[in-house]
Amino acid sequence: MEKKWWQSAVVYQVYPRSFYDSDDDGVGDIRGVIEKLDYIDALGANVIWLNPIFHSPNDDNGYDISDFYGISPIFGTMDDVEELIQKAHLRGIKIIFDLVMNHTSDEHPWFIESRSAQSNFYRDFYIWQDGGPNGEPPTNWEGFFGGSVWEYDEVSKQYYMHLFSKKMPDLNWTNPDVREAIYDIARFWSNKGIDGFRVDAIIHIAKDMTFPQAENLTERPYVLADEYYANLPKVHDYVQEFNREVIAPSNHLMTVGEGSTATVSEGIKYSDPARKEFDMIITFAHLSLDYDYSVTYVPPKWATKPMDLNAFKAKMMEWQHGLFGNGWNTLYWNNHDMPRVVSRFGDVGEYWKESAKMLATLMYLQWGTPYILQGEELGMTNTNYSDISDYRDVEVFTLYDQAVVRGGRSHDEIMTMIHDRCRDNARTPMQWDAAEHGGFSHVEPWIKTNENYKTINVEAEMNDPDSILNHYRKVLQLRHDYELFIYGTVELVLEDDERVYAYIREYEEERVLVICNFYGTEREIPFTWDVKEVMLSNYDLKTASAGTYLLRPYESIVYKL
Ligand code: TEU
Repeated sequence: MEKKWWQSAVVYQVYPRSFYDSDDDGVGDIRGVIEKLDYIDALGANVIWLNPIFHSPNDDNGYDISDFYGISPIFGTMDDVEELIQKAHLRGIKIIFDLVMNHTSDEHPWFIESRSAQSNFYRDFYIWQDGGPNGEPPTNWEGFFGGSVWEYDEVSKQYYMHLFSKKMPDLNWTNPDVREAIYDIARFWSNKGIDGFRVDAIIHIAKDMTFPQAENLTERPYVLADEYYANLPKVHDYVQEFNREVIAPSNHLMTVGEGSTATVSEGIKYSDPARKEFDMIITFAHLSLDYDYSVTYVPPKWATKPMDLNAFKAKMMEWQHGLFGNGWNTLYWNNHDMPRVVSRFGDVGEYWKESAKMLATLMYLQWGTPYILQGEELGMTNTNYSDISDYRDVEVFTLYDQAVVRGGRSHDEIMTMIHDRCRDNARTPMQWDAAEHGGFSHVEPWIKTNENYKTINVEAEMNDPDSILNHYRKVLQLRHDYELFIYGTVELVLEDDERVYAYIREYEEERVLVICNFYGTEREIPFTWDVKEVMLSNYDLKTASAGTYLLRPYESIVYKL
């Protein structure tokens, strides 16, 4: 396979609203990103994935777009964006935008036209259907934020489809005018000089337009029905067309598709270079193993059970091996839609540092392109607001409404789920220093800063050679120094050990062994390798010799063999 720049890249995800507020209005902005470029550079990242910055009523923090060609004033101006691209490029940092092709805001002019009358030219830009015989929604499909995917429009007397919030109507991709309009948007941003797109919710752009009723075995009135709106064969046709129309002619754009429920065989289809779809794919497969599917009164992501490490290893390897030579992987632990990894799989108490470092070592020395969520490199943790009104995410409020207000579940039970799982966990302000609001802003931020900002922040970790931040730098430096981490094979060792994640990377004449104790208790392992050197450790550096080795809590070691 021909080598590409994005294979050895490290992506840093900037959620601009929460990154750095340069003008003290409580919301992060583009100038804030410009001011912090040196920080990102020094971390060892060389690509920024920026979440949406376009005009939006902000029902879903910018994923509900009302003008794809303009920058939302809360984030800045077109001049700011041009300056960001230019200044990032000066440092060798590339910029990837979020491209939302599945839906628009209901305040987008297309939708305003579309809903005005059944005969309007734009009617067919969206998905409209009559209700059932008793006026009920056309199907029992559930949206990703909970509740029906259908909303009745009183004016034009039909239902429109929205897989996300009701302020985010889905575009009708069977309409060639829609596709052309979306490609124009992508071309516009390509011409601005950005380096690629993270393509949002792409697996959902095709729907089963015969609108069958889904089988519902849950306790909810509506049911997630991926079979009718995720990974349908038509999606691949559309993505190939998008590639032909926009990506291939641009000759420079990198693309990563968000493929939450893509299986590995779908992942291969999306990222196989011969098929000309995406360069790489983001799956959620390895991050859905702690969902408790036996709880059916809430959508699956909310109910948690402990993760079985061996199931996780198997899932990771399915992807590591499945895409090797056939496509390209992304490596990540969390993004703006997920809880913070150290709260989810590590320890926020005694072993906070060790566990956060172990998680970085484990994930980012595997095969694929790393995507690091802002603040992850500091060991930022979940938030824990006691008052529901402190939350900001539309998904939290839909859950609360469906489960507590309509579903009769207890407030406390649902609040626990919200604490553990909600997306706002990932969206609290970046913690820069120990000043009020974590140095993110001089005024009250749009969402409360995590209370632990006085101890967990950039300034403190910069000054501490032993910090999580400095460990992330070392992990990423290994990727920059050794092609082995980019192109080498990955094989598990100690495969049956249900408490240890260990693997060997091999490339040309080199071999590296990574051993991670995934838990906060000691673990003895047989040690049968000949070690040349310790490349990285999250305790004091130690060599090991044949025999046994007692791993300390969350210990992780990288050995050159
Ligand atoms: O998320 C989409 C997303 O997670 C779904 O595609 C997924 O398939 C579903 O939740 C089932 O797991 C993206 C953005 O990352 C998110 O912030 C937006 O809210 C959403 O799209 C809508 O634009």
